[in-house]
Amino acid sequence: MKLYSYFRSSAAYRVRIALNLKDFPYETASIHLIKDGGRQHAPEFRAINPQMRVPALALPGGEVLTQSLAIIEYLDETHPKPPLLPAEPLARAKVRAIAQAIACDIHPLNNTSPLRYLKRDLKHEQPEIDAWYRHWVTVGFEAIEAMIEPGPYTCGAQVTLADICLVPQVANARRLQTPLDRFPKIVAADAACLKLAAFDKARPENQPDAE
Ligand SMILES: N[C@@H](CCC(=O)N[C@@H](CS)C(=O)NCC(=O)O)C(=O)O
Repeated sequence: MKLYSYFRSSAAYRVRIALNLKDFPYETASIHLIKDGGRQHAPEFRAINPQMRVPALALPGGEVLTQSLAIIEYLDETHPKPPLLPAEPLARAKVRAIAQAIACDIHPLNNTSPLRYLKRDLKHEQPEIDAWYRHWVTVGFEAIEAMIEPGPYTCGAQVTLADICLVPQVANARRLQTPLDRFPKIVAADAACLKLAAFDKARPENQPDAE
């Protein structure tokens, strides 16, 4: 399998964790999201993912999957061990609620292209853009802090899709110096996950394209 990734991409980070948890070997194809105005816009990559975003996962048969949550659920459905979602429907819904609060509500507001639009088109200064970033992470984390269950992981004793989404979002929050002291449960779940090799190996600084 080939993962189109970028070391700082939190959506690609999610898929890296899932691939590691499932113990899948994969090759990394780095798509630099900043250089040359963003190499995700190059025609060669657009042919791979019309959305011009990472991650994309090329399967051995040649199919390409996009959207981190769709990719992760595909991996989980085709290789169920270890499961990334609980078996019980109510517990699954709770895990998905946290995953989607991050992937659908927090992350899109802080993604490269909206931030670039704020800067280049709407002419906002960098401190305003950083404040925007921190604001939406903080609002999102306030809700997630209240949703976290007794640990050590986000939804209990098993690692789930909620952790796979949480850890990359926390890494991004830290990179942009977002204060996390109001979120002890988030910080504890993140620390518990990062003790696991699958999470540690997926960290941005451990990627072949890390700068
Ligand atoms: N919802 C998508 C988000 C993918 C996404 O937006 N990835 C970012 C990096 S984290 C990206 O490629 N951004 C490039 C851009 O915005 O131009 C997913 O979960 O895969």
